[in-house]
Amino acid sequence: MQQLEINPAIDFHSDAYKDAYSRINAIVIEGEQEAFENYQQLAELLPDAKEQLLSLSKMENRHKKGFQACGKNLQVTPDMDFAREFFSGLHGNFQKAAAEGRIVTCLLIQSLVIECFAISAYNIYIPVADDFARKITEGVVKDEYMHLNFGEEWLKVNFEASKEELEEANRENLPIVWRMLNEVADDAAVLGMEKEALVEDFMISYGEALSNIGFTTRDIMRMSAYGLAA
Ligand code: Y39
Ligand code: FE
Ligand code: FE
Ligand code: FE
Repeated sequence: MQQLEINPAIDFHSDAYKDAYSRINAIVIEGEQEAFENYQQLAELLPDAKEQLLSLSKMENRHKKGFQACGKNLQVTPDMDFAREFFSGLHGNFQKAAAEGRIVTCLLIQSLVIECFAISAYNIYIPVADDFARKITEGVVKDEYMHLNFGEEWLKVNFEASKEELEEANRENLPIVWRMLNEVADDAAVLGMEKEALVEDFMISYGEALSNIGFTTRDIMRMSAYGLAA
């Protein structure tokens, strides 16, 4: 697992790199901003965990600032319109669920699906990032494991009562993540991130999360297959 060497073929200052970075960097900034808002909404929905959720929310705001600095460092202007559109499916589903008090769906979208997406993307980005962005991303990814863990722990304790809603939320949101992965694949490749690695890492993290919550291997296989139905 030693990946200390930076790919010498990557030119962080080329037009092609900066063009792809303007979208990927925007996606990450928008994702962190939405995660900041999502944990604030979750804090209102789960008063017993309010302090903890507000502390996760604050971390997301720091992440956003870190990634904004990464874009500035490469003199890239993030394409925020593209990023808002990119997240609109998951954003809309989270907002709808929050308005209806469907906490389990909110947790699946933010703390499982989006956190696993972030963890896979950041882990794959770290070995091919520029020095500045690598240090920032290494700090961020540690926090994302804590965010994933919050969702796992809550859903594990409430597993029997949450199971049905989790299945439905998975069926509705996994195909969206699949489309997002496909949509970002070409830009990610320019940054040195392979789509196959992103998909593999995501499915491993997500499958492990479902297993920690209490799903059987059979459940996980079935639930993962919905992603392919995109
Ligand atoms: O919980 C979080 O901090 C997650 C919001 C951040 C989402 C990051 C989304 C990363 C997708 C990047 C795709 C690059 C291939
Ligand atoms: Fe984050
Ligand atoms: Fe919004
Ligand atoms: Fe997070």
